[in-house]
Amino acid sequence: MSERVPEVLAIEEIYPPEFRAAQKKRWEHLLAMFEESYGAPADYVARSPGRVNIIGEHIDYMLFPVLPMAVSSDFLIAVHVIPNANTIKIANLLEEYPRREFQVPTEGELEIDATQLEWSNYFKSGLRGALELLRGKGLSPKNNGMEILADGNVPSGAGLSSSAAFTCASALASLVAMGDGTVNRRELVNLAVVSERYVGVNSGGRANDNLAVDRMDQSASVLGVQDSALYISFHPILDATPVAFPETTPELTFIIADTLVTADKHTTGQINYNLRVVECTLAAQILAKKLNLGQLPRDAGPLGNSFAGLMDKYFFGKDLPLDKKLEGLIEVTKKHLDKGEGYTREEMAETLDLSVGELVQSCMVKFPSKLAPVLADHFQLRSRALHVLQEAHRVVAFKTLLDSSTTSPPDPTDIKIPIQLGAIMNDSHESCKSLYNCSCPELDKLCEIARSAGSYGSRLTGAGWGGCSVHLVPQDKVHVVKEAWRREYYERKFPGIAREKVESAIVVSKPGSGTVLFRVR
Ligand code: NG1
Ligand code: MG
Repeated sequence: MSERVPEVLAIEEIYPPEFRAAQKKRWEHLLAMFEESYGAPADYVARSPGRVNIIGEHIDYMLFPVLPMAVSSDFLIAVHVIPNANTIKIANLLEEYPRREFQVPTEGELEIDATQLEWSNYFKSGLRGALELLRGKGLSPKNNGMEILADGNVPSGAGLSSSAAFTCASALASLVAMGDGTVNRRELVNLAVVSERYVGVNSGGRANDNLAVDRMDQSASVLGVQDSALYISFHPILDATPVAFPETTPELTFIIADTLVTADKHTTGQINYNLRVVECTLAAQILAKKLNLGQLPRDAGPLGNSFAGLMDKYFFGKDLPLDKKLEGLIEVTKKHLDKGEGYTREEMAETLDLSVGELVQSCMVKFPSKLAPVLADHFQLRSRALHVLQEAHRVVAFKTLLDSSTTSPPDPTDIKIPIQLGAIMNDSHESCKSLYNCSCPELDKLCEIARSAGSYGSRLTGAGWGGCSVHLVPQDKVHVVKEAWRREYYERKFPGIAREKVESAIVVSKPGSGTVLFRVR
């Protein structure tokens, strides 16, 4: 982990500078309501933000680095610790989330009924993870109870990972109540990744379930740094480096806009997602075969194979920067995966010296959702591989541009760098659309409108096939972009849509700081 994100979480004073103006009212309201509800003030507030992926789409499961940022919307958990009482009382400022009360078992697991959509399950999952972490380290968790009041303003289902914000804040709140007072960020990321699986609703059925790669959300939430993106690498180990954005006039900001088309995400979206993982895995194996590299390492990537694993073998012993290695792989992909119309099972099996049955068994049946590979008869190895490798290359290019702008800061009124950053985001969208086929007309439309209204760069973010888009916009164009969307997208696509609904589909945020703990007293 980079030296610039300290391993040990600092215990901050309340209202750090960046919260002072914008957040003071909300914090004061939370603390006042806390006292009113429980008759005593809170001891501390655990805070964790949502996140958005700025660039690096559909490459995390091939173990290439991604570049998300923490957003300013967050989840706050105010806590009063009650010594030697193992009861947890939890309430939410929003009335739709009813008060709950439960006991912490002194031994054994905290039970979570993942079949119920129950808001307090997210808290329980963080608490359970915290207890397991402490026990795993040979510490016995303190037998403390907690009174809790929660307040989140990360819209749920809008692609900002409100679930990661909630679980990370819950895990931190619990570690502070039950532990020895020290919290390690890397441990917090790992524990929150595991915790979120106890809730069982979010990543359900995705091909990267239960795998070490699916930690972008929690890493960004915990490790976020004000005004910086995070360069997160997964291979060979999880590592996060903050990369600062240049100071410009007008300032740069991000807008995240939801298409409000979500149905696809959980049905065909999921099927498509898993099919992409299969296609990428097969592309990596077939390239390895054609390049006489032997078996790829079985422990890297969702199905045991990844492009990062292929890259390690192909460039074994060669000390080259990542972008050069990617360029090499792009060339061999163009040469060896030359069938633009796709590959059939029979063709792939023959190349890999397998029977069709063996191929299906090893690469296609491991998912809860087995339908995707079964439905496909041509597997698009070439275009999927080219997207992944070129997208990974774009992540490096984006990071290099940011690095260069902080080592020799440009004139703040010079918009060359924002324009170049934006162009990389636009290319990413184009690649998602035409090589990875994970866009949809609604996402394309939001991006087109934004670019015409002054966005430097616009692209889909997250899995795609609906869901959210992310845009790099100068502060003075935010309003213009939002108005253009309202008129040309939301009101056309959803006639009669309420203004508030449009407002809540759009989140404006600069890169924000990550998880923090504020002592109230
Ligand atoms: P979203 O749609 O934000 O959940 C999904 C994956 C990511 C990544 C992106 C595509 C899950 C939980 N998340 O993101 O890990 O693969 O798609 O870049 O499956
Ligand atoms: Mg999530």
